[in-house]
Amino acid sequence: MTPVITAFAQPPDRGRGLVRDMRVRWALEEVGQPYDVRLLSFEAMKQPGHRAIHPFGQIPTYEEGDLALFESGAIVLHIAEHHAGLLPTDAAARARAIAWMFAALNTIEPPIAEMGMAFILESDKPWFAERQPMLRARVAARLTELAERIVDSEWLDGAFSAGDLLMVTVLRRLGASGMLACYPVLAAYVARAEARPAFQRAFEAQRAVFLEFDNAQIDQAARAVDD
Ligand code: GTB
Repeated sequence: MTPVITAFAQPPDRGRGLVRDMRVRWALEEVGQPYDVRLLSFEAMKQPGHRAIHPFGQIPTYEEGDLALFESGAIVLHIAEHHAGLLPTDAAARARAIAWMFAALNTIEPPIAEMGMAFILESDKPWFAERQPMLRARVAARLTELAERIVDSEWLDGAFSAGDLLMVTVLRRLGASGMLACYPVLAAYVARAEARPAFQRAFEAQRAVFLEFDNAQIDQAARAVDD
């Protein structure tokens, strides 16, 4: 059965692969599982039909037969548990890879997300500049620790795993801040992951959604000029 995931019909990141459907697409590509995508407008995401699958009216979701899941981490874990390639078979190594999945989402992502939200929501507020050093220091502390951990390794713990997949999607959110460049070990780690064919297929698939939306907008603007 082909799973169906949801994504934004109008990607707010302009196809940069920063929206969380990217994690799910990448996981599906890594394990070689074809999938379909249902594109949703912001309005449709808040309707009862979608909220029946996602209580918070967000994307991504994942449907496979009778199973409907929300939360990108839970979806990636489900994919990793039901296909070979994203979790080690050895029980202890598997548990450690799952620990890295939680570390990406619970330890590394929160300070990065807080810094990003401050930029989006507070950059015109009088306290914005004052908060910046504190927000950046909290991110920097985690990045320093993470870089120390992987300085001599290709991936977080042995072979590439769902832990790396989630960690890299979290670190990619730093793009606009310029902070990743201050940590060559982490920049190289992200670049290694981005070079994976599965990442590239997922990236192109989500970018195609943006390009189609962008072209439709250009056509609409051209028609408006003609009228
Ligand atoms: N914890 C949930 C998960 O991991 O699945 C969080 C899901 C979530 O935040 N979804 C966002 C959403 O649906 C899209 S990814 N937002 C709409 C809403 O809440 O109404 C967050 C996101 C949005 C935009 C960018 N961007 O423009 O770069 C990046 C990431």
